[in-house]
Order: sequence, then structure tokens, then C-alpha cells
Amino acid sequence: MMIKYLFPNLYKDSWLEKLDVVLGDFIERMLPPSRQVGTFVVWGRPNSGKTTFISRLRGQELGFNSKEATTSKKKYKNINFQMNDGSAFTINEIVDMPGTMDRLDDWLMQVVDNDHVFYLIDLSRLTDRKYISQIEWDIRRTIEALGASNKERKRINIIATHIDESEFRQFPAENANNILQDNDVIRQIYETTSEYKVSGYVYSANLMDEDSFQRLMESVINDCQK
Ligand SMILES: Nc1nc2c(ncn2[C@@H]2O[C@H](COP(=O)(O)OP(=O)(O)O)[C@@H](O)[C@H]2O)c(=O)[nH]1
Ligand SMILES: [Mg+2]
Repeated sequence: MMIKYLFPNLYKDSWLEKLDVVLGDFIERMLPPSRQVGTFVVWGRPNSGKTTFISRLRGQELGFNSKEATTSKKKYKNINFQMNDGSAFTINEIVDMPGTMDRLDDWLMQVVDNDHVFYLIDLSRLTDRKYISQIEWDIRRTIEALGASNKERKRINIIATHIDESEFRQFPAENANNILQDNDVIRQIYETTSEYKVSGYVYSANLMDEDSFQRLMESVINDCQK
């Protein structure tokens, strides 16, 4: 720990080293244990918020690299995330993938291999017919893959981002989900999950807002335990 760096010459084999180990142990035990939540894989069409979502989890500054599109698959290990209520969780691995269509097959394999599956949709684009048919296609394929993999107990977690730029922005966050369920596109998604007997849930958030992100992760992590 610290002592090693403050007194490097005195440190080795001295009582300082023993004290250091004891202090380290003590501090470790005082910290709340971090829940291990398994591996995450995140996908969605370009600009749905994948990089922003992962940057927030990694405690990275937003916008640092979100301007440029992710062009290759990136994996991050052991992400520790501290919640505002003092609890913490560790994501064992998180996979960030390019949002381009040619990644669909790669995604479908990741869906089978990872513990938690997150597909992001941009709520502000739910009026764009072309976008709707793209996400409905991706989601149907994802649900099929889950259903066919003997992993149907695994959920599809849909995160509806950009709520602040959507028609749902005027509703208080705690009602957003009830209102969302009345939307045709969202209802269609729920119908697809029940058609394939795969469970799924649609969360919503403004990823640019710290509080909204915290609320989102509270529900997500709570549901990860089940
Ligand atoms: N207003 C708003 N902007 C967002 C939200 N999520 C992401 N953005 C912005 O949308 C753009 C695309 O996000 P990014 O994370 O790069 O998407 P990716 O292409 O899926 O990785 C960036 O300019 C983000 O700052 C959100 O919930 N609300
Ligand atoms: Mg990206």
C-alpha cells in the first residue's frame, strides 16, 4: 500500500511491511463487498448510446471517444461500479461492439456466450419507419438466438436511451415505463418476447444524465440477481 511508496528503503522485511499488510486487510474488510454480476454484452444500431453506456460504467469521461464510431470489438474486464447508495458491483467483462449490420452474427454468438444481454434503442427515433424495422429485426433475431440456445431463462434487456429527446420526455422517470408500454413499437417488442417464451424488459434512461443513469443501473443490477 501507501507505506511502500513513501518509505521504499525502510520498507522491505520491516515491521512497516507487516503493518502495511494488516492495514490493507483491514481496509478491504471495511469496504462493502462488491457483487459479481457476470459478463455483459452491449449492442444497438450506431448512435444508440453503446459507448456512452459503457463509458459511464467504466467511470470514463463522456464524449472522449464517443464521437468516433467503434470499429472493432472491445472487451473490458473487472469493471467496478459504485452506486450512490454506497453499494458496489463488479462486471466481470463487458463487450463493446460496432453497431454495424455486419456484426449481427457476431452479436448473436455473444448473446449466447455472455450472462447479460443489453440491446440499446434510441427512443428519439421511434418515429422513423426504417429505424423501427431495423431494431425489430435485430431484436427478433436476438430473441430467436436466446430461445434456440437452451438459455431461454436469460433475458433480453432493452435499454431505451435518449428519453430526453423523445416524446416521452415530459413524463416523470418513475412513470416512464408504464407510458412506454403503450407505444406500438415497444408493445411489439414485448409481444415478440412472449411469442418465443423468452423474458425481456425495456428500461429507459437519459444516458447523459448521471441521476438517470444511476436509476437505470439500480433496476438493472437488481434484476441481474434474479
Ligand atoms: N440526449 C441524449 N444523448 C445521448 C444519450 N445517449 C447517448 N447520447 C449521445 O448520442 C451520441 C451517440 O452515443 P454513442 O454512445 O456514441 O453511441 P454508439 O454509437 O451506440 O456507441 C453521442 O453524441 C452521445 O453523447 C441520451 O440518453 N440522451
Ligand atoms: Mg460506439
